[in-house]
Amino acid sequence: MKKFAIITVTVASMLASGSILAQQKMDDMKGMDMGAKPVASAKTTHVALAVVKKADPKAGTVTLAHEPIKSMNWPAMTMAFKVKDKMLFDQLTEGKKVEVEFVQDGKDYVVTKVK
Ligand SMILES: [Cu+2]
Repeated sequence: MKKFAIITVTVASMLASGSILAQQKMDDMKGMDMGAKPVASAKTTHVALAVVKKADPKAGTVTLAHEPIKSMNWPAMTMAFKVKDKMLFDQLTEGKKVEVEFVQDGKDYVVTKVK
C-alpha cells in the first residue's frame, strides 16, 4: 500500500516536471522567434515626401516618386507602395505632392498615412 503511494507521487512529479519542461521549451521558442524577426525595421514608421505618379485603388498600390529617405537609406526614386487602407486613396491623387508614412511589411512597403 505504501509502495503504491510512493509510485503515484513519483509519476505525478514526473508528469509535473514534464509539463514544466514543455513550458520552458515554448518560452525558448518565443524568444527565438522574436530574435529572428527584424522587429525594429518591421515596426518602424518611415516618412517620405513624394509626388503621386499613379494610384491604383483596385490593386491597392500607389506609385510614388519619393525624395531620399534617410531612415531607409534610400535615394530618391520612383517605386510602388502598397495601400491597405482604401480610404487613403482619397488623398493619393495623381500629380499631387504628399507626405506619406509607411512601414515595411516583409517585401512590401505599406503606406499607413498620407498628409
Ligand atoms: Cu524607394
